[in-house]
Amino acid sequence: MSDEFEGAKTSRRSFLTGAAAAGAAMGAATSAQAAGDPLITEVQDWAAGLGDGVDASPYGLPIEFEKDVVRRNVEWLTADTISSINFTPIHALDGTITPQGCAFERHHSGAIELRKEDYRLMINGLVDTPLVFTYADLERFPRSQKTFFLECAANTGMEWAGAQLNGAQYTHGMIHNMEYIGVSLRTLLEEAGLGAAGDIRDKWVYVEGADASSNGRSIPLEKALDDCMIAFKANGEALRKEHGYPVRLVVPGWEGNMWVKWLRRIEVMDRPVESREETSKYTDTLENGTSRKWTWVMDAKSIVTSPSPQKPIAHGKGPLVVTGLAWSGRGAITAVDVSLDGGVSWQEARLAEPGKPMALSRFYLDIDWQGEEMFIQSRAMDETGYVQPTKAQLREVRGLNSIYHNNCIQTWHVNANGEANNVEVS
Ligand SMILES: Nc1nc2c(c(=O)[nH]1)N[C@H]1C(S)=C(S)[C@@H](COP(=O)(O)O)O[C@H]1N2
Ligand SMILES: [Mo]
Repeated sequence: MSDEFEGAKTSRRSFLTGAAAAGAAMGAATSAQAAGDPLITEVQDWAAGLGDGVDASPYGLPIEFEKDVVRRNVEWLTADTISSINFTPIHALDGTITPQGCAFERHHSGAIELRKEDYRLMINGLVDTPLVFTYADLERFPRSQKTFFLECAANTGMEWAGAQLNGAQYTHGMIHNMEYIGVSLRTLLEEAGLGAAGDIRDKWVYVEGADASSNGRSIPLEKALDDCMIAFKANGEALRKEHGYPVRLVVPGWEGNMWVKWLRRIEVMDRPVESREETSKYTDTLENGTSRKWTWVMDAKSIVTSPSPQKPIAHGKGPLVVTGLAWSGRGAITAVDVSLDGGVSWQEARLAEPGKPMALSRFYLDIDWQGEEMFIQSRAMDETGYVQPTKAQLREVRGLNSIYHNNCIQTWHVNANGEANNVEVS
């Protein structure tokens, strides 16, 4: 009698258990050890007494076992913590909403503490009636609620010359995605009256924050009137101080630098200011030495968050959930392809839900991994038909002088042990 035949002679009961387990998780479930497992057969400490009372932490932190899911710095990038940046642990999150507690932060002159009572927002310049709003005033305008990603234009900026940082958190973590509550900027501009502005198509707003840097930026009036928001809540609660409490500007799909925090003034103008943040910074120098400017829109981009260098395959061979994030500043994500062989062949991943305009999309690809080496990539497509470029394609157009707006396809090399590393394929 062959071994195979011997195996098939197992009892009907264990056959059914095995089949049920396989059906539930495509063979990923453990089925055999159940009989002797003390976690099943013995009463555990947590079931033998009382747990914590309901008021142990009036405002909660994540459970201690998740204490690694935190923002991190790159030491050589963050010389000091005042004019600084940190990174969202995207490798350890799932879904699309970024909890404020671990969303990346970028400040030019530190995060300021501004009480609602001390908050003022001025609208001046080419308006019929210059106005100043208090926080309480803002709360009386009709509200809207929308989810958007904010990506710093410098996200992935260290990867232009070659594979640098070993982790999705570091290469792609200057991004967060929150559900904002606020008042549309159009509502406030119309309250001030735009008769004085005349033709809106060649007008601008200059927006600045209450912090010492002010982070002033010029935004075309058409964009300001289209979908910008004056936000005071994110993910249901007040903005954290670091994200601009009590009020920040939301500029959907456009580079994070324009999302002014601690927003204090909006001036309607007949020209852009050409401030520091839109000339010496946040412009892209090309091979011939000239620079692109007004590169506001964040092009479609995606990243596999697991497996990735900080999130190796830990469970061995068999069913593997490949997952990641995709987004586009031009609209909704319509499809994400995943390659396991460095871009030679592609298969379409599953979007967790239909893409929302200018918000993160979560994608999944369920594969059967048998320990083979992989060069994992993802490639996003948006509703305009734009397809995320390879590193080579992007370098062809933009050269190697850029820092900002690197939206190229990323590669993780996964070895037989399930470890992943940041690599480049040509
Ligand atoms: N007032 C003010 N607004 C600001 C900044 C700043 O330093 N001051 N930094 C900008 C930059 S460069 C980015 S990427 C985003 C970061 O927003 P976050 O800190 O909420 O992640 O805020 C922008 N708005
Ligand atoms: Mo930024």
